[in-house]
Amino acid sequence: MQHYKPVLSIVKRLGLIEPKVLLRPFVSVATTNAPSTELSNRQKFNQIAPPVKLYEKLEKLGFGTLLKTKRFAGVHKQKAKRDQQRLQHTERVGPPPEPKYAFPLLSFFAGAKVPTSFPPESLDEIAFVGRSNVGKSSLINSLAESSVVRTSDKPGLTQQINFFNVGKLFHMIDMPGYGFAFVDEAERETWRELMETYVSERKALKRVYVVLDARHGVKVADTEFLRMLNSKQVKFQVVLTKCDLLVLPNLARRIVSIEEHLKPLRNAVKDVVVVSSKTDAGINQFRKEMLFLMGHLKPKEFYDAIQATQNEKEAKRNKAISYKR
Ligand SMILES: Nc1nc2c(ncn2[C@@H]2O[C@H](COP(=O)(O)OP(=O)(O)O)[C@@H](O)[C@H]2O)c(=O)[nH]1
Ligand SMILES: [Mg+2]
Repeated sequence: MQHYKPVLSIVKRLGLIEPKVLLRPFVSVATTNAPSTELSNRQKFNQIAPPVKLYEKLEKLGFGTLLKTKRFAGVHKQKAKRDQQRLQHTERVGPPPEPKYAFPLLSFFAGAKVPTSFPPESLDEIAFVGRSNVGKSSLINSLAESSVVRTSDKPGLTQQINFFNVGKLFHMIDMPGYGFAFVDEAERETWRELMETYVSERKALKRVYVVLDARHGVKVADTEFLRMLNSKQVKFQVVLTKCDLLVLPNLARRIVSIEEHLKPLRNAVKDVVVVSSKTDAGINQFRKEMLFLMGHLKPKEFYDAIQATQNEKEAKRNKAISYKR
């Protein structure tokens, strides 16, 4: 403030402006220019520089491409270098294309509001949990290419644990959303107990997938749930969905920040699954990982044969339609 004293005295003498008014902008400039040690969460997020490998993975899964702007020139340069190295060494012909992995028919077989109504543990299970409205039910439908699971814009619709058969291979479980603010405390406590009992006592449960909305990342309710799973020695993995709603750089940053969050949690699988139920990006890869986890992944030829029969049927149908016309 010392520097502005002479200026202020001149202004005062001339009686031009009320000195207090003049002071205000100087004060704000002085404070905003002061070196700030605290970065906002948004600023911290924007400073994350995701590795080139992650960009490559996301582009391959179908989450868009990185713009050829000055800002990403460094990433593009590194990518070109990696491509060059790959060409020189191994993958001259490139990897064979992935087959389409398919699940057998999905069907609902049990719903439980209390632990006593859990069905018998006849097959291995995979459960989907997450805050209300993150996209759990849509994800199960996309994986199974079905519309059996009810989805909704209204939070809190799934009020029980729903059990689905994936043919005779395994069970997929749709859990009620946690961190739902609109129900009363007593009801929330009942749901919480139901979910905790299920995840900690179910022997057939092979993996809990914690579904997060890519736009929001890890929220307080998620942190609490992740800690609970970790303390109960339940193996869990994060699935990031609605990834179609983020541009590629922000999606990559979101993944890095979630991985950071998972580091201290011993029972977390470090890899984050990245999907969109809307565009189906990442869904085929996720199916493959689930089939592998459940011990049902068949050789490539098996899926190629299914695809070939499907293509044949499709071609016949198209031919029939064109004859009718
Ligand atoms: N854009 C987009 N919207 C999605 C996606 N997945 C779910 N939604 C929408 O999000 C809303 C909630 O989905 P739902 O599956 O019912 O969430 P749940 O409460 O976690 O089971 C619905 O309106 C869905 O259409 C996605 O991958 N992308
Ligand atoms: Mg649901």
